[in-house]
Amino acid sequence: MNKQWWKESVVYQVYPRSFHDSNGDGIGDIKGITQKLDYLKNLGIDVIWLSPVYKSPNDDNGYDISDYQAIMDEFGTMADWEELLKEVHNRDMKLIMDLVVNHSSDEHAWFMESRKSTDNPYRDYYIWRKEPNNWESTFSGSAWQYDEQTGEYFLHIFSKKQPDLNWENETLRNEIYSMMNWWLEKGIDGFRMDVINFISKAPGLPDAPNPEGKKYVGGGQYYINGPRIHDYLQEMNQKVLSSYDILTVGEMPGASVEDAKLYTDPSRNELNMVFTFEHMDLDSGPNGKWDLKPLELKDLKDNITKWQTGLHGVGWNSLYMNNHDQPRMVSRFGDDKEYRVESAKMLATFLHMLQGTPYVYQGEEIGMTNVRFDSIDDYKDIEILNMYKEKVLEGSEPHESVMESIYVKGRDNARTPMQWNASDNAGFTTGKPWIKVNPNYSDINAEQAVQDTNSIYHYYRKLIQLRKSNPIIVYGEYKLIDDANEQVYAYTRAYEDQKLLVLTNFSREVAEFQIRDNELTTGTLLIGNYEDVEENLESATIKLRPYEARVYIG
Ligand code: TEU
Ligand code: CA
Repeated sequence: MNKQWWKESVVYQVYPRSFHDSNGDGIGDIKGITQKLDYLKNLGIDVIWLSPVYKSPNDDNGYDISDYQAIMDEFGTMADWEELLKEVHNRDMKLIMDLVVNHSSDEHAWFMESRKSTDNPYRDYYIWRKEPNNWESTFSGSAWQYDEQTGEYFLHIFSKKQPDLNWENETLRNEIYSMMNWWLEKGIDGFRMDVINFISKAPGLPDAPNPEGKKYVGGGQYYINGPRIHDYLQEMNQKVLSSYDILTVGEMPGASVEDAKLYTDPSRNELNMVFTFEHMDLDSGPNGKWDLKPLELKDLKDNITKWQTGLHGVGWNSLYMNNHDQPRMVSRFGDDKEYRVESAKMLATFLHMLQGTPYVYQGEEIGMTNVRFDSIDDYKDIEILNMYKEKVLEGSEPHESVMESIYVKGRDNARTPMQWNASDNAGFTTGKPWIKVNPNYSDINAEQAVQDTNSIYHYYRKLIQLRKSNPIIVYGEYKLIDDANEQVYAYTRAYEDQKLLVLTNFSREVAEFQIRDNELTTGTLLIGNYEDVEENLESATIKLRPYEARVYIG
């Protein structure tokens, strides 16, 4: 398998608004990030992925960009950003930027021109129609907005302040490529590409089938992995990406393993890796993310195994269990009360021992948890607020059950301020934070975690270090074992003449694991999340305590 630095790296995602506020206005900013670089370096990570810091009216916290080549006022200046890049590089880390080009803000100069008249030179940069179709926006309601100036509708798969760009237009594509080259010439180390598999829409934008006669329905089949997506990515690769030694990761809801092979097979010259959503959908019912359903371990095993074996030797996986759009992983897949520390370490072990590039989302490394605000007014996310309005204020669903779904799945779970220490507002700001701090910061914070050598933070450090000294963790071939076990997710990795045995108990009960003759039978403990563990693999039956994780190497 081809060795690449981006396969051997661990990426840390910073959501700037919630990371660290340097000037007391309650909003995280770029200087605030620069002040925390030593913390990240000590964690051992290689790459920082910065969620959008571009100029934006913040309808969707920076994912609505009004100028791709300027910094958001609240976050600082271009000089601050340049300083950040320099300081990242001084510490031998890399910086990748978010690229949001499925849509722009409606306050982008292109859109302000586009809406002026039907013959404006920028008209065709966006997608206009005389009549809307029946597609639903990800953020509730119609995906079309009527615009009075010309009496036509424009498409917005996300909020109505995020009009979709028209990738059919070659001039638009070239503007995007030159913008990307401009950032790369500044020295950045790659891009995370927002919903990049949405950029090619099916000709004619047909109505989606609507058997239940709903007002609006998802039109994903007409824009997810659309007809020209591979042409566009190959063109982007040729005109931009191929000139640099960079990391590229495409965020791709609705991409299957078969799609991901096409996107990440190096011989096709598209991207290095994608973020799949399949494992993020396993705890949702048929009516989408707010339709809560408990996770079955078997479904997780089937899904992860499909991706691990499917991409092996073809493309490359990205590994994540949470980010700024997802609830906190310890609350979702572990136990954020009685076994918070154990289960956070178990999940980290599970993820970092898989084949692929691991992504750590800010606060994950100290086991930050979901939050429960009593009032809907304490929530800030457009997806949550639009959904609540549609279901409770304009619909007939009870407040309580909708709040419950927000507690479990809402994006603001991940967006409460980073918990730095036990002082006011968790040391995030000296002012009033833009969103409330999780009240558990006096127990869960980075200062405590750095001091406590048994903390989740130090466990992540160890996992990351192990990756540097054991190529098997990066390149070894994955195999699921004991697939019928209802509590334990167990797998092996094989590389040259070495083997890893990874045992993770996903339950709060003691679990048994039976070692079979054809698996690793002699090995030594590489890492584990409990004290008093057999250092050598001897017995055929292993008893794992609640959320226990062990990795043996032999
Ligand atoms: O997210 C894309 C996406 O489809 C989902 O993650 C979605 O935002 C939501 O979580 C569905 O429930 C990307 C960004 O990561 C997200 O923050 C943006 O809001 C979205 O694109 C629009 O740019
Ligand atoms: Ca600030």
